[in-house]
Amino acid sequence: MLPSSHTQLTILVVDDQNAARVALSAELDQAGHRVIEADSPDWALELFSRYRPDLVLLDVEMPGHDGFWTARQMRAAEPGGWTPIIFLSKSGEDRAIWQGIEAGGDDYLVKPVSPVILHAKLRAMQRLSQMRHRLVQLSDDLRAANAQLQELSHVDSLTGLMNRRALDARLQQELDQARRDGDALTLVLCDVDHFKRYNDARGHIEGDACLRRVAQLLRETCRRPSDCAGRYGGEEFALILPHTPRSGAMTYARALIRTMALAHIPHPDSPVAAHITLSGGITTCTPDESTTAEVLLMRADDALYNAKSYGRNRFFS
Ligand code: GH3
Ligand code: MG
Ligand code: MG
Ligand code: MG
Ligand code: MG
Repeated sequence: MLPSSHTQLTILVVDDQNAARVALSAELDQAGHRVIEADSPDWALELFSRYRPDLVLLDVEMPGHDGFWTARQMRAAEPGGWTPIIFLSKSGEDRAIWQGIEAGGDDYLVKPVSPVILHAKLRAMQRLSQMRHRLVQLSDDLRAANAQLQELSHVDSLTGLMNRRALDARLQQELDQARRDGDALTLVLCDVDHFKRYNDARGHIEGDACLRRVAQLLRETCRRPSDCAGRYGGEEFALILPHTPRSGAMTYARALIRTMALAHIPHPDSPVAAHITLSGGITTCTPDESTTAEVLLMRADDALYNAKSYGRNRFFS
């Protein structure tokens, strides 16, 4: 990559003829550039890899391999990269120019080159290189922003748990897996009891803090790495528990009720208990072809409704 204009470039000058190479180097040196010299293709490739120059001035006619071959090797040595290569040749034949560009060269000058033309061409290459650098930077930024968006689109911003979109995707995924394995899968929907009263008494800010605390407790209650908790919406949460039969789900529910009691988030306006409680609906299945995510959600929701009707602070299945 070339630095910004008027700054020093590291330029690899390749020419088998000493007089021509020294003259060119002197010109570049005087203009403030840093010059590396090679008198053969092999040495040029060695220095190209070692110094990663900003630009290469490459003689075409050399004994053994020519400049076109050398340019191809340089291009192969920097996959995804681009170092500007300008050919210098005694021959200005159409065919030679065509070959040079085909070999990966960016420009082709006929020797002897006037200093003004030389510096103009360097500037032009520098400009292209800066544009390329900006594009690479932009595409890196885009990639990072995309990854971040992707991440955010799965996270509930209030609690940091999975959001509904991510829960739906995960449920489908776990359902497919359980179907393949003939394994039990449990879905739990939980809803904070009398949360409207909590909000009414303390305001939404404290209500939000309460939901964050509940989310934290749910996260801690998920013991297995395969368990996952998410916020389904409002004051409703969902837990997906793979490899979990009904008995395991009930044990889990009892633990959750105990956890809420121990956490004791004060809720004096609740007719159920003096602290924040949860009601839950549990559904467990060993899915077959007819078991869909919608069916599971409906069953869990029905069970949740029953838990509310029977007095709250309990889990039904
Ligand atoms: P129930 O025991 O029947 O679930 O009673 P409830 O009061 O919890 O249920 P209801 O559906 O009547 O009210 C839910 C309340 O949850 C109302 C709403 O203001 C509150 N809520 C939902 N989402 C949020 C949120 O993101 N932040 C806060 N602070 N409150 C929320
Ligand atoms: Mg030569
Ligand atoms: Mg609700
Ligand atoms: Mg409700
Ligand atoms: Mg509620």
